[in-house]
Amino acid sequence: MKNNNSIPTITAFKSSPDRGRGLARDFRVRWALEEVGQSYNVQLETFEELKKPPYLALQPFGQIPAYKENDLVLFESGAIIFHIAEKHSGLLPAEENARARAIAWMFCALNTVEMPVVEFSTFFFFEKDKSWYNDRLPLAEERIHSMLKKLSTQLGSSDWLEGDFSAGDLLMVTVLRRLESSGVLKSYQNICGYIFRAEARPAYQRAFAAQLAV
Ligand code: GTB
Repeated sequence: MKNNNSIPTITAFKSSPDRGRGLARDFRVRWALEEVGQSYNVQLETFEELKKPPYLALQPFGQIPAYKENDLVLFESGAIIFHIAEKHSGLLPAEENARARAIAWMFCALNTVEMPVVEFSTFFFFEKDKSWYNDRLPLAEERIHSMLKKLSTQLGSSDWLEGDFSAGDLLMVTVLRRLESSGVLKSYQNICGYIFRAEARPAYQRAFAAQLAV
């Protein structure tokens, strides 16, 4: 008989460039697994190992995270979290329309929000020494604020984006955290409170401690 209940394994950096700040994308998977109470193993990889055939068989782009569970191998943090949310209760509402809306927030986090966040944080943190940095800064800020204003309006005074905490909030918070040290979030008190609430969740705390311990 097939055993479909083995403990999953996720991959993560042996030495993460974020130095324990929980910004690499294994963190969101750890957090999702903690939210649903699923224990997991971690396979640590060096940058060199990520580019070799054994690892590329798990993750075709040589990136973390990958996820192994019985005979299933998955890549893309969003797909992994969706799989975890489908398999366990606690990350997606049961009611059909509410579930569809929560899934829309997952896509929104990874598509509408993560793309400008990565673009902005790459520019802000890694391109300061470029000759064109000061000329482009206003445009980069305008783009990120345009997105944040809309997100802030949507969130309003609610605790979570829609109804109870969901995989949409989990992904959104992991994406927004990349902006924390840039200072752009300080004009959006409701977004800061949203991130703070998420970070206070026991599952978040456990996931954070686990990645820090590596
Ligand atoms: N779309 C994929 C997913 O969501 O799973 C993207 C995965 C991805 O970008 N993985 C990165 C990776 O493995 C690590 S998370 N990079 C190695 C490579 O491409 O060779 C990105 C990341 C890295 C570091 C920081 N940091 O230092 O703050 C933040 C985020």
